[in-house]
Order: sequence, then C-alpha cells, then structure tokens
Amino acid sequence: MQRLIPTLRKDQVDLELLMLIRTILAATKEISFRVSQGALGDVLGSTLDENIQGEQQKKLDVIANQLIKNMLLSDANVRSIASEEEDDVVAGDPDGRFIVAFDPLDGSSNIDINGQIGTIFTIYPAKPSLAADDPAQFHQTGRSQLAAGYVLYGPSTMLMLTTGKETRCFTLDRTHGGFLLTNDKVAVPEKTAEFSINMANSRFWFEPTQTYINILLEGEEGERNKRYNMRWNAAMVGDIHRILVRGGIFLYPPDKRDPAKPAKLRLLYEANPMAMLLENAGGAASTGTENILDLETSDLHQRVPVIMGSAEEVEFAKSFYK
Ligand code: AFP
Repeated sequence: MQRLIPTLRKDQVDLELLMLIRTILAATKEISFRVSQGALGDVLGSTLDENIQGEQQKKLDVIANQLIKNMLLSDANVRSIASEEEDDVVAGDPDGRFIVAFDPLDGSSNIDINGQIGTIFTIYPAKPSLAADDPAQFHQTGRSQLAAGYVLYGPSTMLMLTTGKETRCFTLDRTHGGFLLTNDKVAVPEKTAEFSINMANSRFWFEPTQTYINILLEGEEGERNKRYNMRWNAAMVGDIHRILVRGGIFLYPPDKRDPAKPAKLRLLYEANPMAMLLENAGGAASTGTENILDLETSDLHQRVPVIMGSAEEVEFAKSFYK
C-alpha cells in the first residue's frame, strides 16, 4: 500500500507544500492518540472559556488547537494562521509562502460521548504584499485553495485530502505511524436517497428549506418518487465523510433562531475545504444560490449557508432557493 508522501510526489505537489501537509498531519497523529486515550488522557470535558463564536471550549478544542498551532509555527513556510479557536490571525514567518486555516476539533459535542470528531484544514498561497498578521491574507475565494482535507478520528483515523486533483483517502497505520493510501480516487455517487440536516431546527427554517425537506419526507408519494433515509452526526466531518463514501446531501441552511447568526457553519475552515474535497470527487457545494468555492472570505469567522453532496441532489435542492 502506498504511503502519503510518494503518492503526493507522484502528483508533483510542490515540495514545500508537501512538507507543510506533513507538518499538519504530524499534529493530527498526536491528536488521534490523545482522542484514543479519552478519560485516561484527561481530554474529556470543558474549559471555563468561550471562543470568539461564543461557544464553550472543550479541553480537546484547546489541546488540538495548541498542537496544530505549535507545529505550524515551526514551519518557515507558514506566514499566517487562522483557527476556529483563535479570535485573530496568528502571525507566522514574515516570508512564508503559505497561509493555513483550520478547525482543530470539529464536532466538539461528540467528544464526551466517544462519537465522531475530526480536524479540518485548508492551505492557501500567502499574499506577498501583506503582513503576516493581516486578516486580508485570507480574503480569497475557495478556488485559491492549494490543498484541503480533514482527519476523521473514528474507529480508525482517516485522512481525506485533495491537492487540486483527485480526492484521496488514507488510513493511519498505527504499526508504522503513517497514513497509507486506501482510496486513490474517491467518487461521490451522483444520486442519493439519504439526507443530513438537523431536523430539530425545522420550525426555524425559511420556506425553501421547509418545501425541499417536505418533498424528501413524502418519499415514494412525493415528487422525488423514492424513500429517503436521514442521518445526522452533529459533526460535519462525519457527515461529509459518509457522503464522500456512499453519497448523500448535507444541509445547514440559514434559519430564524438568531437574526445575528442566520447561518452556522464557517466559510473559511469548514465550508471551503469540504467543498473542494467534494467537487474534486464529483460532488457539488452551494449556498443555495452561489457556488461555495466562488465566495470571497471577508471575515475569518464568517458564516455561510451550506448545501453539499451528491451533484444531482444538490442541483434539485438549489431549485428551491432561486
Ligand atoms: P463545532 O465546530 O463547534 O464542533 O460544531 C460542529 C458543527 O459546526 C458541525 O460540525 C456540525 O455539522 C454542526 O456544528 C452541528 O450543529 P448542531 O449542533 O446545530 O446540530
């Protein structure tokens, strides 16, 4: 089975970019170990702090953030860092060629129940004319991403990665400590009969989401003429992983719960990397009216409506948001 570095070398990935991916993965291997220790490693439970999103930080959010940040700051090619757990840009090397954004621990509510959690990351080119601490470093569209991926800490630890061509899947082999290639070309089935949405929010949805989901719930008697099943992991990494493996549609639409926060998921370090992984596996990713990868980030923690997954189902869902 092929190892990560030879696989990326075959793709002629820029050597410094390849080393940066390896740096990020070194931190995720440590996180994977800590996660596997659970209560024995004192990683369960919460801290007393909130992050900039107003969410209470879990111990593992803080540990994962610190591990990845420290590793990135030791890489001279990293100019700027953005993280879900950091209010502002963290400056790296002033001459670094790359900027990195990440969600250190996606699915935090699953930590204490031994459920699926993961790390999402994305790498962009640095803007040479801007300082390392300038948030405008990240004001780019998702199309500029050089690499995007996630590491899923499930029964096995898996890496889903794209560097612009195929989306590939690797599995962490604990016997030698490296990620081994286990799917050379991930392909999302175009059609699906499986959807992922938090149904508990249905009374707060706007009309397009209500109408679309009602049609899916009508099953064989509805316009789609097929029976749908529903899955919700409360961790985007788990839901998107399932979709990359067997198809489906994932939605986190805007809703009326809090007018200050109509959407929940973050563009820079959640929606964009997942959109790139899906598009390069034949899937699609939209806000309902625009392609996610065409949006320009204007704020590090900006939120965006998300509809992504199997291409034909996303296209059908989009027809309600026109
Ligand atoms: P965290 O990044 O705080 O762990 O939140 C996870 C998440 O952003 C995403 O991974 C899930 O799909 C979504 O939140 C779950 O949200 P609900 O709790 O509203 O279902």
